[in-house]
Amino acid sequence: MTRLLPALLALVCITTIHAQHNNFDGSNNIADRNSQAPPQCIPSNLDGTCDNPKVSSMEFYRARTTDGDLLTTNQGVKIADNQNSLHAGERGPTLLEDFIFREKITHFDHERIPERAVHARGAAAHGYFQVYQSLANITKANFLQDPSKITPVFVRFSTVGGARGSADTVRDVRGFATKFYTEEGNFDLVGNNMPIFFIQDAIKFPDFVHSVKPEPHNEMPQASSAHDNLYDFVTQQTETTHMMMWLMSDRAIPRSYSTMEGFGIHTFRLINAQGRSRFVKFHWKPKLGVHSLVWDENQKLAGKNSDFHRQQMWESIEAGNYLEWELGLQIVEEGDELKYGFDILDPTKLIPEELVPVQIVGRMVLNRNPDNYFAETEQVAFLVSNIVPGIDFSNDPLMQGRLFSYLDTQLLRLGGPNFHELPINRPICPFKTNNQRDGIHRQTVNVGKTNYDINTINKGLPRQATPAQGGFTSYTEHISANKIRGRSSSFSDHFSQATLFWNSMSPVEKSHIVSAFSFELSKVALIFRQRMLQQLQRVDGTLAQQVADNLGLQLGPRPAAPTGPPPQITVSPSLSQMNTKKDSIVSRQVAILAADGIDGQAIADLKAAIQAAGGSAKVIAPRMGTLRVSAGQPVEVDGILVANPSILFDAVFIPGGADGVKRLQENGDAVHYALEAYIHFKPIAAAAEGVQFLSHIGLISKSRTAALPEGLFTADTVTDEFKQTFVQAVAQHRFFNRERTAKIPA
Ligand code: HDD
Repeated sequence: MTRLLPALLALVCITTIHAQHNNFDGSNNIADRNSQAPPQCIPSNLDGTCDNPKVSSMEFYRARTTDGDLLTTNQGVKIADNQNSLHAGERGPTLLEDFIFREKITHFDHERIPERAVHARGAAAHGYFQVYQSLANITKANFLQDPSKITPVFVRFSTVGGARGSADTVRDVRGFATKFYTEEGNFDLVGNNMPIFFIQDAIKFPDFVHSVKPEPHNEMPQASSAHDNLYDFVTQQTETTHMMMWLMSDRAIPRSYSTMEGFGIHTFRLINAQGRSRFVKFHWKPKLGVHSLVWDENQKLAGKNSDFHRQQMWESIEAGNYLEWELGLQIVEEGDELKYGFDILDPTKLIPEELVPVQIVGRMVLNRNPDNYFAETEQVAFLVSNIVPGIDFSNDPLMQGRLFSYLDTQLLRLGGPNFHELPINRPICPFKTNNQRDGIHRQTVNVGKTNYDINTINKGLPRQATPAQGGFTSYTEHISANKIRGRSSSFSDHFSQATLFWNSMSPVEKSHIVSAFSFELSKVALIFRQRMLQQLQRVDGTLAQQVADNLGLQLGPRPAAPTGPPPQITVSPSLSQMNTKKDSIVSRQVAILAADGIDGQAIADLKAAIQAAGGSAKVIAPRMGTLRVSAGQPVEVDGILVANPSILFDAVFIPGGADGVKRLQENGDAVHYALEAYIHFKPIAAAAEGVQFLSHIGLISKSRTAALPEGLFTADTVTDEFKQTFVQAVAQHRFFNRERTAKIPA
């Protein structure tokens, strides 16, 4: 095996992989992009499987058991019994000499590493990135030059506040961290699913994080922002207002990772081969559009399936429904940095897409689950400071602080300066040709007499790379300034973009924001309710009034409007999720309610239509096993009602079959199922006698003369038209116009 290593490493360092069946023609047209063939992957030289170079490079470290393997200690000694410790006599004490016992227990005792201080709970996947057209005019970054080149990526999604064992579906920002294994080294884009941040200067980060995490005296509440400390903090730090609007919006309760946008947040620089710099903001646009859960669903899911998001990603990848985003860039010419009326270095501000359009430049596909959670997802180390030639930092004071914090964190979390040697963190190009040495858990065996720069004994090797050889040089920014501890006055507007966000929301989204603030503030002390209401008054009077009404409070006089130039735009439609894509049911889950006597033919027909469109359908019944049917083939049950509640699904179908429907009508769990799906605005379809079920539980009128509520579909039989209508409805995601009419308990 060790002999294979050099050959393997040589192979994986060949990182320019040309997609031989790539039919991308350089156009930027969405239809053309969708028809792009997946890049051909290269076979691993160890087991012949087809994989990406990063995944292949990890093969050396993978351990599998094969037939005939015998149990050994970590020193390679075969073990005859690891189920009984060595005792002095049958009923006597355990002996210190029992090295098999001690090794097993000691390893167990040391299994944990410190969880991340923030973003502790995460899930990740491997994949690849591919640029659509060369970006040589704006950056010399090698991985952005050639559309036929694929760059392996590893992406970790996370919640921020919760502990590693908390739930996926909490109200929180989601981390969206991407490691690009480029042939010039690793580039880490450590972003979130929201385009801005809470604070402007990194020095406030410990205060912010302390305030949002569980309170220190009793460690409550877990993974929730609804508590005194956070509202004490944010009501004194008005720069948080914009981000608090996002946190109370539907962006904080995503349907899945694959329906989230991602943002690099900070303004970065792109540098081209001529040394010209432009500012850039990075965006990830999800292929499936931006969709969210509803708050009641989130809270229930946290108990019924705390792994909801990670499970959905895992199962989608296993099913071949790969997760996909397009990379977008907002480019700002150096001379235009002060053009938009706010400071592009202020991370509490976004650049509205209506002012600077997002140019779509490439796509990322996540198509492989990790083999081992700890080795990959837990040990992956993202560093904001990981950039490659062609990309550079800006003076955003939040970013500047992050450049220090991430390396510092990994040193503690992963136990020393050699964490870059962990399999998941290793670049796929040469990366150890330097004179750094030693440290805890060093794996590289550096050969030779010299370990210093600049030596003559070893002919000065390794030599510094010139820019022409790809050596990194920082952008030569002209600086002439006083050293100050303070903030630029261009950072002092804390409200206009919070108002822009509010103005850009649809009525439904606004009502969700009002509900979220009302929910959170109902849980904090009166003083913080009052202070937050004052802050909201500076965002929008109606917002503040509606929250105040829900809290039973009176608003005081409206604080003076901020002075300063009026914003260039007051509404940004691109911020509203209502304007997102609704054209796919890939990875969507449909529950088919069934019981003995149900119409098996209708189930088979609808299931096939859902699967053909990329979704999945499961038969959920009061009991497991095979159901008797009124027509078609007997039906295998996928799960029982109580273990597969409606909150796990995107839509519900009730087939016909008089006996089956009668059984469902008499089953409280089935009735609750449909009512709950209804109040979560999900599409519900019923055919033949299934329609009676809907009238029996009060969702449609018994006479069936009234128009159906939005998102409910009925038919006498499962026709092609019915199937198509239902598939389109699932793609619509939710029917929020039920919102104000829903009086259904569930
Ligand atoms: Fe951070 C982790 C994103 C500000 C300090 N951060 C972390 C992760 C993400 C972000 C996605 C998890 C990475 C992973 O999956 O391993 N953080 C952000 C974004 C920010 C931000 C988008 C603002 C734009 N962070 C920020 C500041 C500081 C930190 C201002 C400190 C000055 N962040 C950390 C950290 C973490 C971290 C403590 C915890 C675990 C880790 O780094 O690896 O260093």
